[in-house]
Amino acid sequence: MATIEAQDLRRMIRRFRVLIMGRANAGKTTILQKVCNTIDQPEIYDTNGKKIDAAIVKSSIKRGNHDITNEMVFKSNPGFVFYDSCGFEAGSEEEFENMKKFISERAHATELEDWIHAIWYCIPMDDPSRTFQRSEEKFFRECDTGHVPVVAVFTKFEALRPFAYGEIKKQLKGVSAEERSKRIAERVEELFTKTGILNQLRNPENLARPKSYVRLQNMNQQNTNCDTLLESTTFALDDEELRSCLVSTQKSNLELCIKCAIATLVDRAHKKFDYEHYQHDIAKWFPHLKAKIRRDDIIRVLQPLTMKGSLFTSTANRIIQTGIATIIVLEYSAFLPYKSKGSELVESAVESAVDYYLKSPMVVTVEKVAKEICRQDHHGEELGKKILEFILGNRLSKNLTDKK
Ligand SMILES: Nc1nc2c(ncn2[C@@H]2O[C@H](COP(=O)(O)OP(=O)(O)OP(=O)(O)O)[C@@H](O)[C@H]2O)c(=O)[nH]1
Ligand SMILES: [Mg+2]
Repeated sequence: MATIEAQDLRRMIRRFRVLIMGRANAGKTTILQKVCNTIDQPEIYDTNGKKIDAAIVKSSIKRGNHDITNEMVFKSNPGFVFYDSCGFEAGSEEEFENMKKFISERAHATELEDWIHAIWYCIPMDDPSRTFQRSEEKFFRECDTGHVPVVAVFTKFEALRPFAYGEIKKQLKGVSAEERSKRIAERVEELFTKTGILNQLRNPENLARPKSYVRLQNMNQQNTNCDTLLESTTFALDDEELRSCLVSTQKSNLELCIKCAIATLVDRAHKKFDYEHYQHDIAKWFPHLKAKIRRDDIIRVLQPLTMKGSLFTSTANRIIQTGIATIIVLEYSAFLPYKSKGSELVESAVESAVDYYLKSPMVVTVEKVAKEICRQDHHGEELGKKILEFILGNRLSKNLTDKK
């Protein structure tokens, strides 16, 4: 990977490729639909890009024939390509070997278009006595996933609640509603620990070891989302261009953009830097700007937000203040009206946002907060947390959405 220029990589990774695995009925398709914000079924293509009739795929799965190399794409979000393991526990040893071969080939592929970028392994929680079955054991023990991050997804997590309730029902008599919820939640945690699943997944002998863990619940309900899975996957990726590719599939997930931009800020906070690269690297995380506005233009438009140095401010203070101001402005600009195709219009949206910010009392608030954060000398994760807390509580876009 080191031999490929970042720019070429960005151009070549046009779509984010995920392999989703897990037993039949684990909730895989439901997750993919949530991620793509649809209730439709995906379109299925073979490796040559030829569309396959969904009915044919279905009937061959029934006969125990499933081709893991088939690509699934949802019309609502073609930025993703999914591969489905389709409950391989029911399949033969040959099917398992095919899956292993597929992962190994795609994890070490020389053609960029063949790479898979992440693996989501779904483990359902609706039967806590059987969380780690033969299929999980085989996958985690034997599959070499190379540099591809595996995210373990505990699906149907709410199913642990009735088990927890059943166990402590008697102790809940006469207890206040608040106390009941607390005790049930504690029992759920105990039950989860008792399954031993985390220890199984972290076994040092495993070839595939999850980089992160996500709990999902009520995914079959309308008002839920998969944002935690997308965030966890984003931060499990080592490569910044891949991260950027995943974030750009999430046009309406501004919170994720903000978190990535803060990670850039934190990374630069205690380094030497130049403002131009810095603000541009922050702007890269906002998909509404991506490819629609030239690098030089974005640098010029954001320039008024840079904090000039003085004898009384440290470099870290200047970086933090400029970074916070830039993120707040870019988030706000995503809500301003602009036609998606015209670059001047995107530019003018950012210009208006800068103008609005500079005339608002937020300038003074940001100055104070940056100074205070610097005084407390936070670093790394702690610094990121403080900044996130501030930005989420002070979005300028709140004024727009509140007015509606
Ligand atoms: N209670 C609950 N049910 C869920 C959840 N997610 C999915 N389901 C339900 O579980 C069932 C199986 O979901 P699918 O998404 O089809 O599972 P799958 O892993 O794709 O199954 P196969 O395609 O057969 O391998 C469906 O009835 C879903 O509505 C959840 O978070 N909670
Ligand atoms: Mg399915």
